[in-house]
Amino acid sequence: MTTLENRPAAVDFDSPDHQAKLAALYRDFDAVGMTPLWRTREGLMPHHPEPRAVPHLWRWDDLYPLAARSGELVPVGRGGERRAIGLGNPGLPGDPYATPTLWAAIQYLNPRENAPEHRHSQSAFRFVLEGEGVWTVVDGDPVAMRRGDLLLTPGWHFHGHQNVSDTPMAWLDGLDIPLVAGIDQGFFEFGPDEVRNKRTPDQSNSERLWGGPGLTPVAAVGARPSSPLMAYRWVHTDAALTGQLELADEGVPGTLVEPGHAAIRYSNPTTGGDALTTMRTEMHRLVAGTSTRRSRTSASSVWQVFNGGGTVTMDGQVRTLTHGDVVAVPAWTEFSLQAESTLDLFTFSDAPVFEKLDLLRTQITEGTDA
Ligand code: 1HN
Repeated sequence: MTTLENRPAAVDFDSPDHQAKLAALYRDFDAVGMTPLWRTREGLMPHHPEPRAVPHLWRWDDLYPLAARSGELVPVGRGGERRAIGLGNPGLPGDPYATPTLWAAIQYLNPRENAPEHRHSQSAFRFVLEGEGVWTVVDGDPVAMRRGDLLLTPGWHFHGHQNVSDTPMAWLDGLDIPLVAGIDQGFFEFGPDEVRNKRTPDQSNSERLWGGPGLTPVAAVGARPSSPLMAYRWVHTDAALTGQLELADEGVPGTLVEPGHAAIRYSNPTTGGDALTTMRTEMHRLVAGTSTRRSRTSASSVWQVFNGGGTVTMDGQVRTLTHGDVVAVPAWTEFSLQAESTLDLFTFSDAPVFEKLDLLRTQITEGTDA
């Protein structure tokens, strides 16, 4: 109990004696690994996200030729496993990470080359900007990779790639590697050196079972954490975006994200949620001459230009966008797009993680960067 008698005398915080005692306290804290909150709160609890990652753009004209050079110089096989070249954010030096949670890479496979099978707890997808001729074999199911397709490899599914054509093929890989590394959840296992199923069917088994629009096989009802459908074909994506814009033109309300802006999310047909547990994947189409509203979100994202051109504005900085360019958007970056020609963009983000944790925040800023 504090009484008048035992209460400490008023402290003179400015006295040399007090300052010396305080310095000694901080030294002793340090020696046993204690950190006082009153000296660190601003860094630990900023008023809004203050990412180390910076808004960044990689040009396809730089990425593709360098990936092709690695195809001439570097074999693909056991050990390295993949000829994948990670895109490192300049704000995250030392780590080949596009954002603190997302890995984006260009992967390159030469004619007749094979990338061996393995599995890992990290989730992955491939998005095909151009080309064809590779089948990715997911748990023994060969899945054709063609222009505009999104191919999934949910966590802990065996997968290898096989180029059966006479031309090289390159594509964008997205994985949750930094997230999984940061929370110590990485597991990895080797599979066969050669892909186990060398068939090259037009349709994977997963599409034969799950590929009908809104048609769930009765034998397979029940929610799964990630999508059982491994391929989302461009013909369907394109038709959906075209349909949204046509309906809007016909005056049907509620079909577009905003005027001139159609978008689809790749979803898990067993839940209607995101196709992968840790990454949201979407395709956006902006009509020539339109812009998105400025917005920011606590998710970080990566975008790749699939068709058309325009500009992206991030925290007031305008950059041109052309075929294949890749953009990293850190959390809470003010972001908008401007389409010069009809602009199709593939994007992925870490939003599902934050949504599940009730951490996701999004803010629309009024007005546009015209
Ligand atoms: C991986 O398995 C793939 O399967 C691509 O294509 C990139 C980066 C690190 C670790 C595993 C793939 C990867 C990867």
